[in-house]
Amino acid sequence: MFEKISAAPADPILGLTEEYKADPREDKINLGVGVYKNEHGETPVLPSVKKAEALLLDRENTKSYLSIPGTAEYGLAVQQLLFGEQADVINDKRAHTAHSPGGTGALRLAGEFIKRHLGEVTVWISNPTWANHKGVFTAAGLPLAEYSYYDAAKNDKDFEAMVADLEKANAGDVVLLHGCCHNPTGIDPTEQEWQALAELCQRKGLLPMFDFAYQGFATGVEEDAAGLRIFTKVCPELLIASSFSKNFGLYNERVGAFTLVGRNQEEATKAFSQVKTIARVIYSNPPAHGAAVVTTILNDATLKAQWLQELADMRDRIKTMRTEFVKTLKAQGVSRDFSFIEQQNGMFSFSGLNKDQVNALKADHGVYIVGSGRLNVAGMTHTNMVPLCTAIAKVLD
Ligand code: PLP
Ligand code: TYF
Repeated sequence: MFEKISAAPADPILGLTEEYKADPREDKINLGVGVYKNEHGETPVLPSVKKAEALLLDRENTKSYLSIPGTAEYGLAVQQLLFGEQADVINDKRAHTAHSPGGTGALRLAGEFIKRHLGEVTVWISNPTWANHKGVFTAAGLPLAEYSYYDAAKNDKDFEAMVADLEKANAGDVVLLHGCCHNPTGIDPTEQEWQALAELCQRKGLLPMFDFAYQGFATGVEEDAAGLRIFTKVCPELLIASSFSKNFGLYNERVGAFTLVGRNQEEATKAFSQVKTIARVIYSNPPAHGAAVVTTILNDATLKAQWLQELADMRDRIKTMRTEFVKTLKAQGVSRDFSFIEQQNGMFSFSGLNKDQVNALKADHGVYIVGSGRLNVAGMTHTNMVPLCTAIAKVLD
């Protein structure tokens, strides 16, 4: 029966990791997949997570199922992180949160919810965006449209083109926005631009959906939520997919959340009951451990302070690498201006390297970056910086 099935293509990002692993060269460098690495090129468990896990090992007294949306404590902790501790949307009970298997699980819940309950609408995604956005929403049966986001000539955002494209959206359409640290460009809207986007969505009756996978990687946990918090003041309805893979380093625990904000408590509760029905037929109920870690940390002032410091350390290390990268490229004789890399947020930057240069980096130098030219800055270290920049100088020649 299976003889007619042809092989599926590898995921463009995860497939690159497999290629990297299989590469026998000792000095190979992986700037592909978006995983944080420390100065030694490792992705260790955060010490705050280890402490929370020790507490959980001691306290946990059952492995019985969670409820479909997970625990209320987790839901509240997620909402406080998103909206701020005393936010009106929380106090007015307009927000409901379902613990999902990763940010991807949250996006898939959002996709199914839109498809089943919001009619014939289009999901607008940025050009470029995280490749899996297309996969997830297409799998949910939703039509997609792209809005402009990036101006390759300027290595910057093209806000005017973005707004012009979103003006073409129809009432009811969904606009997917990256909460911060846009993947893959590392370029985010300013507060004024967030405000303008929120007003555009409100005026045209568009439903904003935030994908929030890097909260805390740009400036700080609170600061990075500025765009979302502007939207909650302007737009009565919102969807949010959170991921705690990166900011808690809980990648393989698959911990995320889908949050729905309604116009009032009654509408939010009814709509959310449908989200539970959707989760039921996909994975029934969520995996407990990662969310228990997140809840334990966020509900303990000492552990939370420790986690915020560890997150700041990750953020600061990436920033240091951005500065060092730009400096070292210059020192290696690269005349092209790469200073824009220092202005970008989070793990990723669009380098502007073309496909041939990306291929040459891999083939000739063992440097792995995503085909679009996206660099995972978090993969840079003091040790690999000079070889990396020397290789880039060579492919730019
Ligand atoms: N959204 C964006 C923009 C991402 O970069 C990622 C990365 O993994 C995700 C969602 C998915 O997060 P998770 O790994 O928690 O499923
Ligand atoms: O963009 C990245 O590298 C991360 C990790 O299918 C990732 O978001 C990449 C691809 C994928 C799942 C996660």
